[in-house]
Amino acid sequence: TPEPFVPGAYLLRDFVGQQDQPLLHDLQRILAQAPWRHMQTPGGLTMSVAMSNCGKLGWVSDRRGYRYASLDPLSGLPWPKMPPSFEALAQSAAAVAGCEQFQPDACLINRYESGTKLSLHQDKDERDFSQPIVSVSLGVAAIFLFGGLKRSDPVLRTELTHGDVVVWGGPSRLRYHGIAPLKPEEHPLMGRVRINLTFRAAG
Ligand code: MD5
Ligand code: FE
Repeated sequence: TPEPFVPGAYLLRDFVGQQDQPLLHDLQRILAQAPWRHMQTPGGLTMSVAMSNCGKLGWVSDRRGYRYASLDPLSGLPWPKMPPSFEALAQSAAAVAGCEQFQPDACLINRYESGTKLSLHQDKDERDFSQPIVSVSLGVAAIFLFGGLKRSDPVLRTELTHGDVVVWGGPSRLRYHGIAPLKPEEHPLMGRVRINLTFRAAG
């Protein structure tokens, strides 16, 4: 097991390696069934991150709040199945961080374009915080912001680049975190976007 960069958090640089193109191929199939959309916050704002989901559950936000739902509100159909390539990557990363039993039932897919940001927040909509979240970065590099367990705690920044995987477990599971506005850069495979896959045991 590598050293955590903060307690409970394992940054696996380019863990995706040569799996990036097969992953993107499977992603295109998901997006054909459950296209990108900008969800509304409970406060009525439109999120700048475009989202989709795959797996048994998908994270959704609207005027009623944040929650996991088994149906895509756009189609009324179940979310696309989680491809074996996604599940295998998430489970092998979790295992490297010592979580051998990780069984994700939700994969939230985030798309950032130039200027897109994700404000500081905690992930608290899952049932069991003892399960880690595994996040996979693809495309344009992002400045990842991570704070502490209180919103007022100091915020550290680190760059996440194409292929990086982070396993957020233990005491880091509930840290405040966000993404700084994406720089207008180009990635050879992905163009001017960053896509992040976050695997969760939500239900
Ligand atoms: C992203 N997505 O890069 C991030 C990766 C989200 C979200 O934050 O909610 O969709 S997940 C980063 C994460 C998850 C759980 C805990 C911590 C970070 N943390 O303790 O810093 O699109
Ligand atoms: Fe988050």
